[in-house]
Amino acid sequence: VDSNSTIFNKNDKDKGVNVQVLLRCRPLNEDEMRVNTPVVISCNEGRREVSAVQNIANKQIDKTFAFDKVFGPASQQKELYDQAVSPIVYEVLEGYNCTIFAYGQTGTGKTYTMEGGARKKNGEFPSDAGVIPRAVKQIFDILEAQNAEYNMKVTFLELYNEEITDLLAPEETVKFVDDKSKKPIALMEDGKGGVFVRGLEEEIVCTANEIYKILEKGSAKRRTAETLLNKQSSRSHSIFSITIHIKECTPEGEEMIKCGKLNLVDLAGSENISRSGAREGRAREAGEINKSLLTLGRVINALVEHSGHVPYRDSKLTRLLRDSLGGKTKTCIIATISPSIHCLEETLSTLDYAHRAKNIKNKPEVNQK
Ligand code: ADP
Ligand code: ZZD
Repeated sequence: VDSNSTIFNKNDKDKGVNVQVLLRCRPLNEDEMRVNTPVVISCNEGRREVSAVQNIANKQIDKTFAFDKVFGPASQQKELYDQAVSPIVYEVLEGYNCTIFAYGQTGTGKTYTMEGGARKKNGEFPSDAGVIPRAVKQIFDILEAQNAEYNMKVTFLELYNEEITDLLAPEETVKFVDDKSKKPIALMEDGKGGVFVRGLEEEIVCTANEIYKILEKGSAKRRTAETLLNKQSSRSHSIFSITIHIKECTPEGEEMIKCGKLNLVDLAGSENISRSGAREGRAREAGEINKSLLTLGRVINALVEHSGHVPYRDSKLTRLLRDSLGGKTKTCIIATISPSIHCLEETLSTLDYAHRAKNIKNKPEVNQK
């Protein structure tokens, strides 16, 4: 036990800051409306609560969960961005590492939230643009307004079945199943407790438009790989990262470099990874077990239960994002759910998972040179 804590008054930051967990419920879609699908979720944004209505033995039971923020079915992309993501981008520009995860069942709006609607041909910014394009725009808007001296690089990768695909690697290095000439992508320890992806393409970027083009390239590549390798996109994780170095001068005229990193993570669909593991058997038989998602759940459990060993090393996802889970990164999880009665079981599992994740504590630190 840390005896210092009884002698010194630790300030709040030393105790750590909790992972922020937001809940977003999508609206019913047209098909669901047409057949009058019953809605079993109610969102109270003001109270930051979500309730699920269950009928058990003819009794109506409400289960209510509280989150840091709740976005109901009518919430717009801009609203979620301005309230939840924009403050995080400011922290990145102050030199923090920040990670935003989207977690939820397939079809509940993870990609809609993170990417949003497609780019317009006329170059106009889509009103339904998601977190990624909005963050890119905000970062450049702020840096340009500050007339800052900066440099920026981005990476974009996909994790499928514990294999990393570099979504920014040039075409000839697209990984085919048996291509021995493929560029070796490997997770390497950096000797400081972290990991890096050896061989991962880092693109240096100067404008928002350059990043949009890169996203376009990466998305196209992901689709090609999906088709060629018969991948099921709901089982892949994607990680888009932006690293920014900003040169600043102290009032004394000393030069200082602030470095911030933003990781934007669209996780695989959470179905089949029920908390109890009850459906693990069936999923495993179907070859559907997602080691990274399963390990993410175990890492979260170990962190919130303080149960000693945290199994970061058991999957690529948790090795890559280790610092976001109990480390020095500021982390936000956006959990997405459907309001439909047909999704209730998965929804309850997502609500429970997300609610538990609120107890993870990180110790954010500014990177400064
Ligand atoms: P996931 O990535 O979780 O599998 P998607 O992002 O593909 O889910 O969303 C499934 C469908 O629902 C898409 O057609 C998407 O446009 C729509 N959708 C999801 N969330 C919302 C929302 N908040 N508002 C409107 N439409 C949404
Ligand atoms: N969700 C859209 C992509 C789709 O699946 O087509 S929207 C944003 C983040 C990560 C990857 C792509 C995008 C996206 C896009 C659209 C079309 C072509 C490439 C990229 C996008 C949307 C608005 C601005 C920039 C990029």
